Amino acid sequence: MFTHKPIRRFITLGQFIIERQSDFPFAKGELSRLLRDIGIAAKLVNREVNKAGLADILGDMGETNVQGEDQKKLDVYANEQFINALRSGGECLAVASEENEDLIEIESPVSQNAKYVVCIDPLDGSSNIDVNVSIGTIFSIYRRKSDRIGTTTIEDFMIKGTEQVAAGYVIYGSSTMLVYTTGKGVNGFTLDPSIGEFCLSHPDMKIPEDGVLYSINEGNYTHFPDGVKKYIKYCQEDDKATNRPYSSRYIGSLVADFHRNMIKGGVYIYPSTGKSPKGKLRLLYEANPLAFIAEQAGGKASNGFDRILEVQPESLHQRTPLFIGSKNMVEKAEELMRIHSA
Ligand code: P6P
Repeated sequence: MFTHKPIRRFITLGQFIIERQSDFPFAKGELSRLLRDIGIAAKLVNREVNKAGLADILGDMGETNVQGEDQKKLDVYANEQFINALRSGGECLAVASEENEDLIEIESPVSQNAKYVVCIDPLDGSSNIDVNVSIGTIFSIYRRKSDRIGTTTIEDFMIKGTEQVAAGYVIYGSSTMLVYTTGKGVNGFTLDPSIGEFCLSHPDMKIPEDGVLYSINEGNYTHFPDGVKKYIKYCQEDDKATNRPYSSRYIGSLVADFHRNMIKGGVYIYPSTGKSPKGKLRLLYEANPLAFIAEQAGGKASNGFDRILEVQPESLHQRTPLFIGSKNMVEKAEELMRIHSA
């Protein structure tokens, strides 16, 4: 008797997006196409990231971006690729990018009736490019609020993170992965270079509620809030019952630290510091998208006191403290922040 062994069928990102379109009965495919456009740009950026050490693309651009940070050529390249992909896809009306002071209106005829706006950090952790450490892209998608055809206003972006329709990140590491959510769980796709497709590799990702890794730049210890200092000491105490002391793991690349904690469990904290009294990370295109993903995976994200997704944005490049990762670890840090906040 011949028994048919089903061929292990991989699912590409494009197939997955189309299959899941039924999650949005009223959607006519625009969001699916927008996610497809982002996937295309990610593949182009990945190609350049993988040869950064070879091409003359490495090294400072000699200019600085709106954050006052050295702008490396790959930052500029990545920003251009994502904006071009969004422009040619026709589903995005405007973009808020870490690399641009002001909003970027997509002035193409096909985008005039676009339903969505995108917030993006095209290449986060780029200071790690020339030391070959994993870097990433972070994006967040909102339905536009303004009803005027063809024009956008800052109000389209001053929306709480709870209203995101999709969010994701790309990690350019030992393998390149795209992880995203549309509010129905989190799924991870690994780029298969042999076919040039992102393939489903991490279905229905969940962050373990507990972990034994804490990620924080302890070089800023003297300037940390007392609650953070107490949490660090808590992590370092001997207590076998709660698997402490934890291990400290800090890559200095948000997407890499966050992704590791997504897989293994752990907490990433970038609190207020002397140099960054409001925190260093950006609400719109770093904290909000990762918070949406974290919550969808059963984790938590706050500014130490309040849920990140409930913070009302007031400016494009607004900074926020960020406590994100395993639910029970974030809650312990929040408890100490409440007890020891002035
Ligand atoms: P620090 C990179 O510049 C970044 O925005 C994140 O990717 C990273 O987690 C953080 O800053 C590192 O900052 O002050 O610890 O070097």
